[in-house]
Amino acid sequence: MSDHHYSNSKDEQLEQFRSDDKGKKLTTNQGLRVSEDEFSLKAGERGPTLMEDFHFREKMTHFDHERIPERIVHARGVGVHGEFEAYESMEEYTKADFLSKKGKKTPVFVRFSTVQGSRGSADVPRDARGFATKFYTEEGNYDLVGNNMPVFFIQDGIKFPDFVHAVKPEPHNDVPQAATAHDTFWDFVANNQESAHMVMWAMSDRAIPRSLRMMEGFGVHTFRFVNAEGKSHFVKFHWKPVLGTHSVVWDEAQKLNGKNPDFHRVDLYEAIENGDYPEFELGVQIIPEEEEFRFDFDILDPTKIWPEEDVPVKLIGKMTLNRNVDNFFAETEQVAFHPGHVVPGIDFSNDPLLQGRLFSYTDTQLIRLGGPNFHELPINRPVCPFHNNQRDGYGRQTINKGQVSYHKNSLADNTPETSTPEEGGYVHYHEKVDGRKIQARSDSFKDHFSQATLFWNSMSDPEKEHIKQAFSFELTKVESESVRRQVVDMFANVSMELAQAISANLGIEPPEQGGSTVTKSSPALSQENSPKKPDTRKVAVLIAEGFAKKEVEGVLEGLEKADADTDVIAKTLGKVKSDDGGELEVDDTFYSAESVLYDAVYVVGGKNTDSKFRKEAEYFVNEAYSHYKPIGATHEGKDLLTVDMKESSGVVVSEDMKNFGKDFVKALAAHRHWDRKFYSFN
Ligand code: HDD
Repeated sequence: MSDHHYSNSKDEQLEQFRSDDKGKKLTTNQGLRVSEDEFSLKAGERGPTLMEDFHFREKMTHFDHERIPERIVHARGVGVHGEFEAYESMEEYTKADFLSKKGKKTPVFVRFSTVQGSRGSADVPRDARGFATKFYTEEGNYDLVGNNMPVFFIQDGIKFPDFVHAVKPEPHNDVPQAATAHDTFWDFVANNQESAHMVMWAMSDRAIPRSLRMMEGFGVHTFRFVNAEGKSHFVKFHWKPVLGTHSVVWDEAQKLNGKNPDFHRVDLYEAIENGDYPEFELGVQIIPEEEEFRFDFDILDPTKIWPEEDVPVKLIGKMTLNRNVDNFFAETEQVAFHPGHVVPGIDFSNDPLLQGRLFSYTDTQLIRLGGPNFHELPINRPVCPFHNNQRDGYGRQTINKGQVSYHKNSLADNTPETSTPEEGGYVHYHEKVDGRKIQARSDSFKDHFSQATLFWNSMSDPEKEHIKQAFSFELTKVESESVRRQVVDMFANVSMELAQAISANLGIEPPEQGGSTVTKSSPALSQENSPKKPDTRKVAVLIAEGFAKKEVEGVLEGLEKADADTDVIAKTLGKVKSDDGGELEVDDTFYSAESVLYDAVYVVGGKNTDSKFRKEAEYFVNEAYSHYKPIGATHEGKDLLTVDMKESSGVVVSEDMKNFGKDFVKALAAHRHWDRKFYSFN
């Protein structure tokens, strides 16, 4: 027995499949030791390669088959392990065992993703983000397969292929990659007006998160909780990031995609490696079954939210992401999610989008993972026992013993046997359904604009400005004048102010009619109201020879105390000398460090600030300033700021260093300073 301590039952299970090749002998897949791995077997040193070189053929064949089809959507993603802990018993509402006791822990695997881009695309396109969680519960796997936006583009699963065809690169030239800024997407939007609400989210700051650790997650659909007495409540799921919900700006996002296409992936990986474990609280909104028709929208409609001010979010547990994968392909690429993976106590609603998803996910795994046995892959295995009469198929790993693989039987005493509800057998909720078979949309699904306006009304001024700019960017890229016109006219139904701003930027007549009577807003929808902290924020410290060591070290210590991360950036790697003959280790140089990779800049300079440092640092600071980032300046660094800059909000300049550290941390915590007088990029 190994005395190794595994973090949880899933970690322990995965250990059986881990393999470390380090220090081992090279063999074929048959276990034969290999004597030569440089040269294929040839007829003479200068002769042709021989068929009988089985090692060459095996190696090449395996290599030729290394790739599997990427996901049709959500192809680019990053997965991490973690643990969920329940805050209290939810037995009143659900019999789900993993929510049944305060302190109960369940291993999880989370895969975050973008939606449109290919597997090799960049991390910060304007896009929704997938937020898929697999809970390895003692009653089987439960998958909460959500997004970072609480609504969706369409109301019925049958439209998903159309939507995806419209949003993906256009079929004639495979352009653009990971972008909605093209004709077919906007043509779809204008001609499928149920998309209005989701498009507002997709054009908002939510579509360009600062970090995967700083975005919300939503189950989107209405699900059901069912308790032991069989009583059902409707439920919506939320993930709330402890660090708050924050975004970058669009100019920054576009630059990031070039400067570091793996920006989000690396941010997540490093946070976990540094022990800054990302945390998300699980929230639920609950509506009793009797109140299904209480609202001015249909709770089955996936283009609608339940405003948090009307139906409060109850926080019922916390997820901590604390372990990176060992192998990206084996875990992140092969993980298979499905909204239909549920446990007793959690059930579906008749949301037609959810109903469509219940078919699609298993189907896609069959082609993606090559057969029906993907549940046996280590990352997908439940941590509880699983037995049934399913047999065979590509890649089968289980060696099922015995004669019997059918139900009912006598030869194996009719086992594997079914379970009663008391024993944990899943029973579908006994919802009464009575209706004609019909292909139609309920009238209660037809108000596409009220909640789009609710969203608009809930935005702060800078957020509204960003939405106007996003529409303007995207529609400028649309070549069809007709499509541009249709979109502007459509969004006049959401807000005349918005539609007028877009039409002005597009150089077309403002819409003739439109406007909304909705005056309601939901403060919970504005990111400005989410928690703001300096924790894990990255600060670039720009330093030159002869810097004031003692004072700078004081600032760095203060930042560290506030849980911020600092990188010392100078002209060259190695060490930079201070005014008193001391030294500081340099983390990065102007050759590879860019302001877009940081949340804030602290510019110090030094006695020997030369023209090269000055030029590089000025560019760095100007760019950070134009992205509304906190800027700190002391010593020679002060001279790199213009007078206008020094007077702006979020710019902390100090002569005497008295309150500098404290003030800078405060500016850092604020994330961005939108009320800068002196405007630059978007
Ligand atoms: Fe989906 C993947 C989320 C609608 C069909 N979807 C996928 C993933 C996420 C979502 C997070 C990636 C899972 C992973 O990391 O492996 N999808 C959503 C949300 C939706 C949604 C929140 C609306 C509320 N999806 C949706 C519909 C359909 C699909 C309506 C089809 C009827 N989704 C798929 C899929 C994918 C997928 C084609 C591609 C790869 C996969 O399933 O495993 O089956």
